[in-house]
Formats: sequence, structure tokens, C-alpha cells
Amino acid sequence: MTMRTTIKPLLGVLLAVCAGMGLAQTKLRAWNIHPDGYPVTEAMKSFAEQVGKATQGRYQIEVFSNATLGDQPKAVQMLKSGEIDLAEFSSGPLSDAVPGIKVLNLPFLFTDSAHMFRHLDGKLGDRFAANLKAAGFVVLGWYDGGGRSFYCTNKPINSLRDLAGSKIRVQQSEVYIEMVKLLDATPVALPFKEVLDALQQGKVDCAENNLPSYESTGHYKVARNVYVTNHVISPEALVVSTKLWDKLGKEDKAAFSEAGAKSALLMRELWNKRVALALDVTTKQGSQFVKVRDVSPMVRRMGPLYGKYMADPTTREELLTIIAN
Ligand code: BDP
Repeated sequence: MTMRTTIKPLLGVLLAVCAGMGLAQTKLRAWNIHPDGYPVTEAMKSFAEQVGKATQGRYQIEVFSNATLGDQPKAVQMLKSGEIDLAEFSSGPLSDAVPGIKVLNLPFLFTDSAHMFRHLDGKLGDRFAANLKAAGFVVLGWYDGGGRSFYCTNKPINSLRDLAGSKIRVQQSEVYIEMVKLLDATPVALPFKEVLDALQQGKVDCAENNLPSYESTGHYKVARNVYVTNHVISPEALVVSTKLWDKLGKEDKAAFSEAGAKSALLMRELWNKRVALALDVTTKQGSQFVKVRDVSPMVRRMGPLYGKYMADPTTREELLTIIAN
């Protein structure tokens, strides 16, 4: 008898024995867009470690960083189809797949991260999580997406007039595209990984992001003129596919949820430190920050966008609840 004919049945028996001992191992794949050391990556790794410990090694989560498994819209589909099990998504591309969370990307909705988390860690957060779950994504933790601002390669931006006519890279997400059009600029939707080249080659004049991503991507080396608008303060989410979730037993669900909640707290803590570090690094390397003096002209430009959300009773209620509290 050769190895080939014995190995399969032997493996089957070994796995069955392990399962009987509670030792069967399930390998899970987690998608992530950021590099090592970035708050999202570190929080995901800590999540993976905690799940491993809490389930006595029955779940082994591998975090695939740097978008090695594909860009964000693709990963959203991969999670839905079960090709990957977990992911950390920006609410931008995620809301194109789940319209029930779209309101989260509206410009000038949240005043700061504390305001955002007050809602996300409360009733509205539960509602958005329910909408996500119905679409195939179970939220394990809300992460910080920071405040996004514009930055450009060629000229200082001192006003909206300076942005008009520019080609601005945006996330592959409808609300961002609409927002840039309302500023009389041209939106260019590109995957995150392609932005540096696009800025370098002049395919786009500007991009917009939070400080940690502005720094970690190296965008600051080519686009030194930052117009600090914080026009979008929105969350990101650590999610697991409902396909996997539905297979988990009660205790394992609790282990995943607990690890997710802890990782969110860790992420938010790491985030604040990283914002300060990014500001320091980029300033020292020559980035020029011009703080918008008054956001009201920009808010007024967004009128048609708000109009859409005010026309729908559900998003109207969400929008009004958020701004009132
Ligand atoms: C970063 C988000 C990431 C987005 C990226 C982008 O963390 O999820 O993909 O911005 O602009 O801040 O594409």
C-alpha cells in the first residue's frame, strides 16, 4: 500500500479525533487594506490573537494586509460570497453594498470621533449593524476612520475656488463622487493602492484622506498642500460574514464579539496616537496645512446631497438624530 492511498483516510480519522477532543482547527481569512503597524492592522491582529485564545486555538485567523487579496469593493463582494471570512471596511465602499448605512458618509455629519462613537455605540449603531447583518456583514467593532481632508500636488489650497476644476481622487463610493462634483471638481474613483502613482503621474491633482493614511501611503511626499476641512468623519467596521457567523456556536459567537469590542477600543486608542505621529512626520517633511476658516460655504454646496437623505423618512430621522445629539 502506498502513502497516497493511506494518507487520506488517516487524515480523516485524525481530524475526527481532534474534533472529538475539541481540537479541530478552522482557518479563517481576514482582509485588510493597511500596512503593518497601522492602527487597523494592529487591532485586527490583536482580535485574531484573542479569538485564538478564547477558542483554545479552534479558530485561526490570518490577517491579509495591504489589500493583497484585492481592493475594497472586491473584498466586500468576497465577504458576501464567503471567499473571505472577516474584513475591516471603510463605510464608504461598504455603503454602496449596504444602502442602510449610507448616511454615515455624509459630509459634515459628525463633529468629531467622540460624537460619532456616541451614536455608533448606542441605538443608531445597533440599527446600522442590523442593516449590515441583513446584507451579510456582522459588525464586531466600530473602528475610527478619522477626519478626511483634501491634499493637492501643485498648489496651495486656500479656498473652495482653488479646488474647483481639480481632478480629485475619491474612494470607489457613490457619496464621495457626488460630494466632489458638488465642489465643481472632477472625481476620479481609484483603488487606495493606486493613488500614490496617480498623484505622482499627474493623473489626479488631489486626493482626500485622514492624517494616518496621508502619512502611511506616502501621499504626503507628493501632495504637500493640505486643506484641512475634515469634510467627512466616518467610521470603519470590523465585520465577519453571516455565512461564518451562522455556523458559530453560542460560545464562539460570544468569543468573537468580545474580541471585536476589545479590538475596537484598542484601535481607537492607537488611532489618536497615530494621528499625532502622522501630523508630526508630515509637518517635518514639509507638508503645509491650511485650516479652512469657515466650513459653511462647503456645507451649503452639499445641499443637493442632504436633500436626497431628507427626502427619505428613515435617513431623515437618522440625519436629524445625529445632528441634534
Ligand atoms: C483609508 C481607509 C481605507 C480606505 C482608504 C481610501 O481606512 O479603508 O480604503 O482610506 O481612501 O482612510 O481608499
